[in-house]
Formats: sequence, C-alpha cells, structure tokens
Amino acid sequence: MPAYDPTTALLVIDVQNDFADPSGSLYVRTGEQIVTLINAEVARARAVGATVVYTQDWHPAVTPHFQKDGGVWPVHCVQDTWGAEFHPDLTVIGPVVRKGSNGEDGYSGFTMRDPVIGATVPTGLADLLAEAGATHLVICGLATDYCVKSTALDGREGGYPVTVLDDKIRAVDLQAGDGDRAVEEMLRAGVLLDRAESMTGQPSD
Ligand code: VGL
Ligand code: ZN
Repeated sequence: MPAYDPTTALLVIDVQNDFADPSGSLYVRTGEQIVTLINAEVARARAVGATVVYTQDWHPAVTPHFQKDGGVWPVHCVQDTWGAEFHPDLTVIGPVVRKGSNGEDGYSGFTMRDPVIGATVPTGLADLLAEAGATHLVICGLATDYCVKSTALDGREGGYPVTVLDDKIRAVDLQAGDGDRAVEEMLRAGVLLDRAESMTGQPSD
C-alpha cells in the first residue's frame, strides 16, 4: 500500500451511482466492489494528514458528451440527480471537484474542454492541490480507461509522482482490453501501480 504523508493527495475519481451502482446508466462492471476498499484507503490517508479529494462527473442535461447530443455516452451523472450522487456507502470527507458543469467535455479531473470555444479549462483541482501542499498523487475510482487514466496522465504532465491503486479501479471496457491498455499507457507515462500487496489472495488478472 502507498506510504501516505501530509504531502500526498488521494484522488477518489467519480465513485457515483451511475458508474458504481448496478442500476446506474453507465454502470462499470463490479464498480460497487471498490467502495469499501476505497473507504479503507481514505481512512489510511486521513490518519496521517494526507489530503483526500473527490471528483464528480457533473453534466447538464444537454451536453456534447452525450450520444443524444452528438457525443458517445448514454446520459449519465446529470447534475443534482441520483446518478450523479456519490455511492451511498462512500466515505466523503474532503473537497469535491465537479467536472463538466457547464457542458464541458473530457475525462480528466484536472481539465475540461469548453464545448463552444474548444479551449481547455482547469477544473480547480490543480489549485486545490497546491493550496493543500500536495506534491504526490494516489489515484483510485472509476473508470480506469477514462477518468482515472486521463487524471493520472494529466498528473504526470503536471510533474506529480502518481500511484494508481490497481485493485481499487474498474474499467468500462467498451472494447475488450481497454482497461488493460489504459494501465499500460499509464505505466509508459511513469505512473506507478500499487498491486495491493497487502491482499492475501492472488491477483485476479
Ligand atoms: C467517465 C465516461 C464518461 C469516467 C465519465 O468517469 O470515467 N467515463 N464520463
Ligand atoms: Zn461523463
């Protein structure tokens, strides 16, 4: 397990009903299984004064992110709906960064793409981390092949050492193997994988 200290930020990515509940509109298979594991990680981080930050996919009802409006996704995580709420079992004790609020597209917790001008705009996460004095990132949540990957890669570009918690992420896998390819891409970018050596069983993959 990663060594937390006050300069570490644990980023909990999009553990929301539409992704983590089997009846969610963009359910990520077995997503509900990571909630308890993440809670334990949050407790470990908090115990030593690390920062814990949560992200939420937070779309308006109409956005080019959705298939019906020209994008690729079913309607999900619409602001102030059940699907956008955190999974009810998730321990939320820290600041929340919402992305997509004004119809922006993209997956990273750090940046979004403005749908009108096409420019990349910050979400506020980088400022929040700087203010908290966080210089190392540990990332878990949903989904491996989209928001986890983009956030990890942006973190590396921003100069942070990044560790991704391999047993506390799950992939959409629109195409079989997307999750595995996302992990390979993160590794190539210098992301460290935490293989949960504290677990007693053999890894399932
Ligand atoms: C995500 C697809 C669409 C994610 C968000 O949180 O990984 N994936 N919107
Ligand atoms: Zn989305």
